[in-house]
Amino acid sequence: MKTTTKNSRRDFIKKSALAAAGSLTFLSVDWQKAFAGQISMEELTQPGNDGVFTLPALPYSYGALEPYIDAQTMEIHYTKHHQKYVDNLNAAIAKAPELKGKSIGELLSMIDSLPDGVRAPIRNNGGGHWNHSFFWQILAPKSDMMMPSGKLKEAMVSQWQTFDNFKDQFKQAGLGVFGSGWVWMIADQGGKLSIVNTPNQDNTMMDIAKDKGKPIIGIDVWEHAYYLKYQNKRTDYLDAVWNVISWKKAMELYG
Ligand code: MN3
Repeated sequence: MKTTTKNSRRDFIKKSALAAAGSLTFLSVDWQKAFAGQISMEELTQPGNDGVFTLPALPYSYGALEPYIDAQTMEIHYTKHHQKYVDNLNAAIAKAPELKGKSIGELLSMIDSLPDGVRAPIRNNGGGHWNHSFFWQILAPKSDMMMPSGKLKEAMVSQWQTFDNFKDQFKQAGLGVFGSGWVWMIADQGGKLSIVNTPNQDNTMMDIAKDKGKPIIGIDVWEHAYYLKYQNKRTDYLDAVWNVISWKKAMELYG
């Protein structure tokens, strides 16, 4: 019977959540403090008064996500890769001064109508700047919750029934990115969740995106995100990353 199946699924989720809650007593992270410096994505990706984009501060130290994401990877990823996207984005905007002062959100929603000369660099580097700013926010030193709760959990249960099923499908979508890209859990305007991937630095807020929606979780699956620690084993990285996903942030974003 359908109802029985649903109930036993609910019980399963409930039991898993309780099991996870048990482990919460071992976490000593001061989340109030950890999130104290946090600002919205819109603010994070606004240019300064001079119209120039800058690298947003990391909300934790390079080594904070060890052993799941190593300090060297974090440092290079943030100071070299992310910085380069910011620099290249500023260089592109300098060539199209009429775009100066627009936020990344605005730029990403008008990729298709950008001038030919700057369309590709803004798509790649504006996307890169937004995606990485988001990524640093959705990660946290030791996940503050091993599973989501509240409205986000309900939406996930109705979509994937169990947390393991969700993680498995997310992983398959991440492994399904050929070359470089991102895997996302996104919400549509009605709050319905889905798992999608995007190539390169594209994301689901771009007007040109095949799958559109608000990112709730986003994981970088470019090799630079994991190669030093996991080499070619993207699958191990995608298993480990759940240890440092901030479900608290995801729940905030889902609303
Ligand atoms: Mn990256």
